[in-house]
Amino acid sequence: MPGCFCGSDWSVLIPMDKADYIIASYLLETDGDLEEAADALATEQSTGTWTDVPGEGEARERHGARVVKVTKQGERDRPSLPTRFAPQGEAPTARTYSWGVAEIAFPHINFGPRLPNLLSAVAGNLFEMGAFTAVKLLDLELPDEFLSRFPGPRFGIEGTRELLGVFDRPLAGAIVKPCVGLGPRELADIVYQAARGGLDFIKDDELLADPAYNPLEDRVDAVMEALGRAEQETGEKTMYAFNVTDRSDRILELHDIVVDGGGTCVMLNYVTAGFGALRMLAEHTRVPIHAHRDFFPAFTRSPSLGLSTKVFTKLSRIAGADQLHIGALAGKLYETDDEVLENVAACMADLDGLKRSMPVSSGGQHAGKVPLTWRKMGHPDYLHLSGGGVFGHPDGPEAGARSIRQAIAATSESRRLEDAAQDQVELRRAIEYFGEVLY
Ligand code: CAP
Repeated sequence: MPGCFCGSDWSVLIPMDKADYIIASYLLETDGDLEEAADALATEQSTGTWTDVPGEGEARERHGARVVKVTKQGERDRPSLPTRFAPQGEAPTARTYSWGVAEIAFPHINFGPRLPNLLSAVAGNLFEMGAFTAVKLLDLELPDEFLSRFPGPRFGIEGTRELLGVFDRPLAGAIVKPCVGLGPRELADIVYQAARGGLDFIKDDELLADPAYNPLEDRVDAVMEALGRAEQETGEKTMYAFNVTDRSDRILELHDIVVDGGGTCVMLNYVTAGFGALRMLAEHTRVPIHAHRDFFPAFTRSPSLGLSTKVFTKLSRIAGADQLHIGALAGKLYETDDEVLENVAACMADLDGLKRSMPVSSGGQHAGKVPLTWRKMGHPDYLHLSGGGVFGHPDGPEAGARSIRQAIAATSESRRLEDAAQDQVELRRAIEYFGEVLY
């Protein structure tokens, strides 16, 4: 096994310029030496394999991934993941499993500005290496030279706000519920009611795309007609995200159906569709892309395996997501507040001038969650999405939508929702029905 490059002086560690590398940080656990394990990971994921092969030595100078730092953090007496070399559940043995964080530099010349190929390098075969009893990609540091080859969001926060003409408060949005089963007319009818209640944004559920019982083309016609009517009555716009997730070769066709039918936003389940599909859509789209992340927890939820959500969030912003799901503060999902706020930071942080993606707070949201979410976010640049919290309101979608707008208005005036609810029946009914206001 080649020697370890651990240290901190870049000129000693890597043969090329720092800008030529992507730095990947991993949680790593092994029953062997942690630095050797990190080195094996770097070798396997770039030039080498389990044994020397002719020509590898020459390739390594320019193409080899390098370990730049290993920080041991502790030891365990059992492996975190099962492996044929140490089946999980075996009685504690004399063996110990060291774990810590390894930073590895990958030359981006190996894959170029292509996210599927980047992922094969930094998050590919390494997960199946039997010697690692925990391996999770925690973060990616991407140099400006690499970032500059990506489009990033075309609209982002500012573009989304401009299309709606709303600048000074969180956007109020909803996910159509029931998720599936409604035909175009029935769906458009409840969308109309929710839009009349003052929503800025409504979206398809991730489970609805272009099924035979509710074809996208018919849904676009019905929904856009309903939103036009609502706008004439309220004087306010409502953006609608139509789900164009499909086989890669149909996504652009579905986008065109939406835009030609007057649609104002497209949605992609980007984890099932893939980062390549998201980027393709971003380079083609004429409207904002709403990026839904279902399927991601299969990769993110285990502390011992997979990728952090922050990595997913960062890559989808780079690929061009204008609005990006970040989980929910005090919602129904598994992520801690700290993890949700890291996702928010990945949407908003400075990334070589790429536009910011609008963070989308979603999962178990209703009017009573508005004050806490706004306080913890620390700014109004996000989209507050409720499914059950609007369409499950006891007095219907219009009342559900109004309750969200009332909660946003009260919070912006620093009023307690219980006080505002004294003379705002929709908010009062939401608080009574959903049962809690969180500050
Ligand atoms: C929310 C939702 C969203 C999740 C996923 C659902 O519905 O429509 O898909 O919030 O969010 O089906 O669960 P409710 P994320 O508002 O009724 O909870 O992508 O941020 O994980």
